[in-house]
Amino acid sequence: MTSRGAGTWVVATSNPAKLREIREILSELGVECVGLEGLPPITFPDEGDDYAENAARKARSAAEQFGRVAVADDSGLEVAGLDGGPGPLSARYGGPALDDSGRVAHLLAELGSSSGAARAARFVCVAALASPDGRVVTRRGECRGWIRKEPSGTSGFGYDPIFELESDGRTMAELDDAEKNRISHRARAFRALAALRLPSLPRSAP
Ligand code: ITT
Repeated sequence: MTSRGAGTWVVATSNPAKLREIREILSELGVECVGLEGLPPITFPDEGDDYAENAARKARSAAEQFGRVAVADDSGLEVAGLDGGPGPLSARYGGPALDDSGRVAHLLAELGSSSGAARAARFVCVAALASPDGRVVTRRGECRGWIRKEPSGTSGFGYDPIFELESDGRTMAELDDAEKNRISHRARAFRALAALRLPSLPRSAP
């Protein structure tokens, strides 16, 4: 049985923009997904600073609580001039009061006028797939680029308006949804997951 024969996957995320992207990426591959709406409320484990552990914990807790195959991702932006930060802490960068545009402004302020190699960056996504019996597997995807001095573009979410793609020269927020979902860190990670054969999932955590 391939992942395509595995029924509908539950996507364990509280981020609606992520859910939309994951749904579209997987639907191109013939894998159907549902979000958490309509399911009983789920308790997510606390997040640490390791993408794979965080992603595995989210997927595993959804798979256990719902008794269904579940996927999740943990992702972030890593910037050379911020010593690789904010990384797995990207969603909480600058404190809980900030929204996406507040976090973008905070990151630009932290980088200041630095230029060249200090603005090199990558988006990282680790996608996890868990089955109800506790098996979990993870796959990682990356996307390289630079941090712009000013935001540009309105698509996507999070740090997309300041992330200029190495391969393209536009910001991630200047791509339409289909373009982002062809090349993004999330697309790379979830395509690798969807290619797996479910019975071969390891029984131990990654
Ligand atoms: P869940 O844990 O509920 O899935 P979350 O948004 O808290 O939602 P993460 O902990 O994985 O998810 O944090 C990911 C953060 O990294 C996200 O909130 C953005 O700030 C940033 N990020 C990840 N992928 C991104 C993308 O494709 N475009 C822009 N920013 C992204």
